[in-house]
Amino acid sequence: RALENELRHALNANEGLELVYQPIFEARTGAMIGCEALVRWNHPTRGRLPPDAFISLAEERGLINQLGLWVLRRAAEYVRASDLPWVAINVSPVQFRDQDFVASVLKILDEVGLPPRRLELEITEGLLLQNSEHVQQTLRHLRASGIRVALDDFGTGYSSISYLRTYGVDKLKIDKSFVSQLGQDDEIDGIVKSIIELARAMRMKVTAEGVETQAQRVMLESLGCGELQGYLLSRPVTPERLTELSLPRA
Ligand code: G
Ligand code: G
Ligand code: MN
Ligand code: NA
Repeated sequence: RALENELRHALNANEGLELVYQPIFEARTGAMIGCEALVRWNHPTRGRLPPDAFISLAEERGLINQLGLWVLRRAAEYVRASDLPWVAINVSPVQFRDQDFVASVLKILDEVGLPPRRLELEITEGLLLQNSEHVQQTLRHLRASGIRVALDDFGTGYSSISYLRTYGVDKLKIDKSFVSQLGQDDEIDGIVKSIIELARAMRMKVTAEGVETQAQRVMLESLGCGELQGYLLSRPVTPERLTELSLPRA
């Protein structure tokens, strides 16, 4: 209850919430091509809280729409003023199902002046399982507007190829639990290879998340994975730091 009120206050007063950004790289060139925004909460007494400590609370107490739209506005403002091509944000399934979701997103992009092609929304497989006409419509509407949709943590949920065909997404993000075992287990290697081939066959982009070692990187590159993200390349950083990192090398 206390935490709920504190979160409400943080949102209303625009106080204590902040975003860090983790860069995403094109495997072929090593260029930084985008970034993922990750929310943090500097709680007045408990210190810096990770999203796992307050996202589900926000979902349960009806605060997730406000929180999600705050994240979108802040990330859109940041990337508009930066040289980075695009920013990805994580969208809670609760927020995604809101009737006003698409309209709210488009309104914020318009107010901020960020072209829709510079925004990517990360959703999770769970959303696709409900065979919902509304979710399908929302996806179609977003993508017709030029916003890209990525399936986060891919491989950990239950989405089937038929769901992928029905719903249509632009990108698969291979879950870090697979990436972390690459090169240690033939079965995992085969699964990752298959995901990359599936993405190619269905004309989707593919990102490997949680890349922590040079061996994983080399292997992903040889498998033809298009994009890489992970501690090996960069941890999530403050917006100031990301701006420095994204400046063209002299
Ligand atoms: O950044 P970190 O590893 O702590 O993220 C933990 C989890 O919180 C991840 O599943 C991530 O997708 C989620 N997360 C991070 N930022 C946001 C956000 O702005 N909104 C939502 N809904 N989830 C987020
Ligand atoms: O669920 P989602 O993929 O949005 O989660 C993103 C989270 O993964 C972020 O909180 C980020 O801190 C974390 N993360 C990013 N790169 C790595 C990595 O290389 N290794 C590990 N273990 N976690 C990572
Ligand atoms: Mn994510
Ligand atoms: Na993920």
